[in-house]
Amino acid sequence: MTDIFSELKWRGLIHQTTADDTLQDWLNSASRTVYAGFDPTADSLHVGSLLPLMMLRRFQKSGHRPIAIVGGATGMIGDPSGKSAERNLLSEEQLQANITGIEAQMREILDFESGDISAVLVNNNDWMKEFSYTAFLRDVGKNFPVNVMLGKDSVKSRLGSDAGLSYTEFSYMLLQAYDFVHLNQKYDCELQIGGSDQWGNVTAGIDLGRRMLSKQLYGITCPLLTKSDGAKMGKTESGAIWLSPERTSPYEFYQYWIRVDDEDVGMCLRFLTELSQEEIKALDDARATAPHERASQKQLAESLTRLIHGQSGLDKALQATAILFGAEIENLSDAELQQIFADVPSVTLEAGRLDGGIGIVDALVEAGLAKSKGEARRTVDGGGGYVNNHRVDSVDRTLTRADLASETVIVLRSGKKKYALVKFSA
Ligand code: 485
Repeated sequence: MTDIFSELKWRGLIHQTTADDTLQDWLNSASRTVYAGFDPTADSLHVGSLLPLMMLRRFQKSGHRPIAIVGGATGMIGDPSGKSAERNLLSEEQLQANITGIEAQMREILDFESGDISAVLVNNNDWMKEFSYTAFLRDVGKNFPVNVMLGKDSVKSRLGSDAGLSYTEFSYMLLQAYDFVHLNQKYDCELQIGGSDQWGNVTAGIDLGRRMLSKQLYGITCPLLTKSDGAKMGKTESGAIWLSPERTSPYEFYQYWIRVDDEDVGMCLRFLTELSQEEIKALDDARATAPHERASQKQLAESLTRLIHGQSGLDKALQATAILFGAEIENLSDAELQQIFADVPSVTLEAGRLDGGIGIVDALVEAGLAKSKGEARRTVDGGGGYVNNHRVDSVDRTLTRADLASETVIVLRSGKKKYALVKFSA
């Protein structure tokens, strides 16, 4: 067992804890069972939930047993914590699809074959569906003074706003609190972790454990991932950065981390990677002396992309990055090309024209890379015309099917950076 508490502290991952002075010794004196819960609000986890998931993984690597709950039951209700308005209810089918999606992602991050400390994956609907409403009110609800519930941030903030709070969401904390009690009875789980917005729910579970089981349970919250300017990390204008490659391609994922600001990258390395303290400190130094090399961002992007998308996903992302810097383009799919050149203009031509060959001069004009044939000729003569990033030697060059870089696309370029996609339709 390694000292997980010191490790988390060094990384800045401890926001609040219960039992401040005994927690570290307690963790170091035996292998413990620790859980975090994730509600299936989408069919993929995003970067925000990666932080606690990575924390579970850190606990496991240091000798403790992790449990991940997917909230089949809590997902039907919706946690008001940190939310300014009532949530929409999800349909049964949507919930089931979401559960399937995020369970698969958890299986990649946690180790399910490590003997005594093998990870456990459970769905809280498995025990909640057995509970009758009246039994729940008698066994669980009786232990919750309403004035304590009203004191929780998640409730206070909503009662003070126009948004209000339904009785349904008000009850959410009872479900999460009961999960902790259930996991303690069934798995001897004694520690719950979550983001700082989960403090109220975590402490509700600890109170319930004391009342129902006369047991001492523990809680740790980690900070939320926020940038130095206060904005949420893992969000772009086009939405969240997801773990699923269908929602965020490995290339987009990689690019997000490559672009992280110098002010935020040290935190990201500590929060999200498993690089050692020495490695991270070396990167801090490198950033101070040679920020333009962006060694920290490269390491961050590489280790996270490898963790989430595997070596092959990372290779694709690196290939795509190289292509934007001029590497030759071949053997890609339309979808991959589309992602790499998402912001590049395109033109669609009839595929039949490739049989006779399309002159490069015409192609550059039709793709909008030259205003006239004269300009296109001058570009090619000056060595500035490229097909799939391969320089064109002569104005007599024609485009044929052999030039397709993917199923239906040829990539043209003029000069250093001006790209256009030529798509061919049947
Ligand atoms: O027993 C539990 C049942 C459900 C939950 C936790 C314990 C889920 C929790 N109420 C929740 O809503 N979590 C958020 C989610 O699922 O998206 C986020 C938190 C974030 C971090 C992350 O889950 O907002 O701070 O804890 C894992």
